[in-house]
Amino acid sequence: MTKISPVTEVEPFPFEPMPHAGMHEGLVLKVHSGQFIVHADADKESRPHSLHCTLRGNLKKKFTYSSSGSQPRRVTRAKQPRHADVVAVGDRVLYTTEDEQTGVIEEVLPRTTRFARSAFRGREQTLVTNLDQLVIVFACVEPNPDLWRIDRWIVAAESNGLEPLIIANKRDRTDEATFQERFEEYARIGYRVLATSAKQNIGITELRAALRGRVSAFTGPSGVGKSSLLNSVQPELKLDTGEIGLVTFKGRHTTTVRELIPLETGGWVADTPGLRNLELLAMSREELLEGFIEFAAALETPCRFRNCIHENEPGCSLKAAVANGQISQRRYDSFLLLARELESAR
Ligand SMILES: Nc1nc2c(ncn2[C@@H]2O[C@H](COP(=O)(O)OP(=O)(O)OP(=O)(O)O)[C@@H](O)[C@H]2O)c(=O)[nH]1
Ligand SMILES: [Mg+2]
Ligand SMILES: [Zn+2]
Repeated sequence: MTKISPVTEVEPFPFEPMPHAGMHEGLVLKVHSGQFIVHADADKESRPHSLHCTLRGNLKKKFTYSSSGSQPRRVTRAKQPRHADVVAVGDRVLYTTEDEQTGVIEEVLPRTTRFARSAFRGREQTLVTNLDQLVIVFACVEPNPDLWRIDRWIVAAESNGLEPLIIANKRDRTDEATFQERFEEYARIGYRVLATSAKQNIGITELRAALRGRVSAFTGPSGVGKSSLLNSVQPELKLDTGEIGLVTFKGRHTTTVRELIPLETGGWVADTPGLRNLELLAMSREELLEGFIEFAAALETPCRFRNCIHENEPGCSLKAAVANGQISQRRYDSFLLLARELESAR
């Protein structure tokens, strides 16, 4: 008796994107109004080079594939994604070529990490994907660092599984005491804080070493010197940098596109436009706690109430750690502020 295979609820989809002989793998370096610059991996026939690509129309929807091993992969579901960027800088893609300089992206390979922000009304914007580390750049002065904003960027890194590296740039404009006062809190927690000056070449060798062989993105407010630092790391980049208004210390957003740049020492780095504020993606209070890494030790002792939200409950381990100085009051306040902001945005 022949066994009849069970009827699946799967709607057959008119097309089945599958890797075939004509497909190549590459890395998306730049996204600009529907056009993509893709870096072609070197293979037997070609040396590494870049192509201008468009996106296969059907990729604008998000597909779910059947996981059956014996069957060819088949689309089981297609839906409009919540964020418009199906392809982002850092994505590994499969593409077909039209000629030596142009191609079509046929498939986006699964992302290992995604650094994104919720721009407004829950609409997410993917900034860079597949990163190993997030280089969080602030300036010692001009503009003065806002610790509450540094905390946000750290949460964004931690919640995406990215290792943060904190840069205190424009070290030439401040003395040791001011630098320490502004950044030592992060070193105490256990983060690597690197003092740099793009102007006077301070910390550039260390920065170059930290970027070697890894995929990193430079992020932070405008005018802090992200592009200037990258120019110091690799002078022939000649990225545009902007003079900042002396009165306001507000940057003019000199960098406008996100772009992955190959490093001579191996690895890739993305320069990104400054963000006035980084809007965090929706997350629960529990998830937010993981973005404050020094809280974990205090929470090893459970709070008296299992559902403690660490605000006003008696017997709260987190508050006890604040009271005895193990956790800084400022970091605790910062956590509460972010928790309330995330909860009111729901
Ligand atoms: N004194 C001093 N000035 C610096 C340093 N690094 C950058 N600058 C200046 O700060 C200004 C802003 O630098 P950019 O590199 O354009 O800053 P950015 O972070 O890339 O800014 P956006 O692209 O707008 O996000 C420029 O006038 C730089 O010359 C530094 O280490 N010391
Ligand atoms: Mg810039
Ligand atoms: Zn508690």
